[in-house]
Amino acid sequence: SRTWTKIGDLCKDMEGREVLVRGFLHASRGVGRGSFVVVRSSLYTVQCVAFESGGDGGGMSDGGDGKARGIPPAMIKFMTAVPSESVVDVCGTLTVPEKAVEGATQSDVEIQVTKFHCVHKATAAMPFQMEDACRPDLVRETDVGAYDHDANRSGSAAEAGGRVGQETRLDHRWIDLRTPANQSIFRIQSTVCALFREYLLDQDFVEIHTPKLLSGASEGGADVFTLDYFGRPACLSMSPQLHKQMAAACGGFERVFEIGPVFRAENSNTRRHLCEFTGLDLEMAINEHYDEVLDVLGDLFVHIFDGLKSRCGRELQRIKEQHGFDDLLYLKKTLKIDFATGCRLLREAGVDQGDYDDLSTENEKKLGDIVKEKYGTEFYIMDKYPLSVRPFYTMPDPNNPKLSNSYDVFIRGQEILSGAQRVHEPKLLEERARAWGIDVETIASYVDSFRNGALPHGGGGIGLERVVMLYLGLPNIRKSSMFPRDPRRISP
Ligand code: ATP
Ligand code: AMO
Repeated sequence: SRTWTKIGDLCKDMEGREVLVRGFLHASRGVGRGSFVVVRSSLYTVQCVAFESGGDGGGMSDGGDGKARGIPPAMIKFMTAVPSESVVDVCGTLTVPEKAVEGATQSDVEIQVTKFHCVHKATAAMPFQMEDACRPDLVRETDVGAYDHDANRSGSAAEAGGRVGQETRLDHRWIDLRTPANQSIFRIQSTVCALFREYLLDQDFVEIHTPKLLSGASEGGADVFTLDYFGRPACLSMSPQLHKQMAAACGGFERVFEIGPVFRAENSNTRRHLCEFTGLDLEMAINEHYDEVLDVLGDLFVHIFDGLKSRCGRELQRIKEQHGFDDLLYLKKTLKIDFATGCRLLREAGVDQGDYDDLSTENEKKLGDIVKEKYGTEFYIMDKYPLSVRPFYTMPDPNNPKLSNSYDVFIRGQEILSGAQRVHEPKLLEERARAWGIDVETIASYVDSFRNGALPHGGGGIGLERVVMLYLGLPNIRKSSMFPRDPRRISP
């Protein structure tokens, strides 16, 4: 069988070799009696050159310089006429051009075409030009306002600037995904999951899979999608919360994690909410203090950030070219502050913030700026939240009943993880659920699971799309969700 080379692997060392590549036809241009065709695969593009015999390229076949020449005129014509985004195979000799090829990512090599085959012809008109879709973004987070709740505004603003708007991109996501920046974003997302799994497996965590069809809301909230389960009311899981706790604390697994879908019927048209997202959840038994969870979380994220830097250099570069973000500032030993300190820092900066009031999105963002300035990090953990703003399963602070053993993790002033030590006393759990207006009947088996002996435990849940969005400084969560689901969109 023939040997295929990935476009990303083409390099100067292969000079003179016969190569065979497959990719999307990114661009083509006919010149005189020749044709220049740029072929793209994943993050990479390469220019392929073909000239007719006796044309600009010189004599027949091999001119002695390794350049294949003498392509039949009909083939040149065919190459130039193949519609862009068709899938093509190119066979030819790898050469090193005198000058770098402008616009191609594999710019120090070229392919002198000997054979060209159209594998699959693109027949539909392109909704936008790939060239436009690959251009650097004009619209930055600062341009649309950090707290803008109209998720689509960045799209229309982009359209006005002659670039491809977000809605147009999402309507034709299968094409939009082909841009090197999008190829990079989802390779980074995949690497975040790999690093998350890798780190936790190494720390003796067990990967589990909890049900997504539930009899009652797992977060006790109203933001739940309901459905009919053989005549009984049921709902889609709002988090693996109850089952991850049952597995770790009651089922005896001690340390568990899950990567899975999370459904939220939130009618939130913001740039950071989705109706379906991917949860990276973990739950672990603790021996003395919930700090044991915070240590795992701090090290876990540092492992992820370091891993992205060392494994995804080319992806990060492509995203920078299109979206232009600054590297995340983080400390090897993760900064931890408590909620009261956060409130004090805000007040010192002239911001109105009470010690027992929830932090608004805006104040979170302001605190992020203050922390960056004061401690030189854009990644930190804040603990000891007021009990009144945390879910029913959160352990109250034994030293102050108005506070809780809970925490959030922030990147660039926005929440990426929520977590806590959990209540493992059934009586207290029922009390807390009632205080939240939850019908204890609907979570009876969860409460019962703490009646047969349970390990003290805590954990947290991370939103994968938020981590990717904020790490990369992207302006909208829809850019880090492959096929986003929001109140207005359920296709493609
Ligand atoms: P998470 O949902 O990740 O727990 P959160 O708790 O901060 O984060 P929400 O409580 O859902 O998120 O919303 C946070 C803020 O976002 C609200 O205080 C509100 O200002 C704003 N917000 C959310 N949805 C809307 C909306 N549809 N319209 C206007 N503002 C909204
Ligand atoms: P919470 O509801 O805060 O906590 O969710 C955890 C994390 O999930 C992400 N997230 C979202 N991402 C996109 N769209 C949304 N609508 C959305 N809502 C939340 C955020 C958030 O930090 N059971 C707890 C976790 C725990 O205590 O273990 C929970 O679900 O990044």
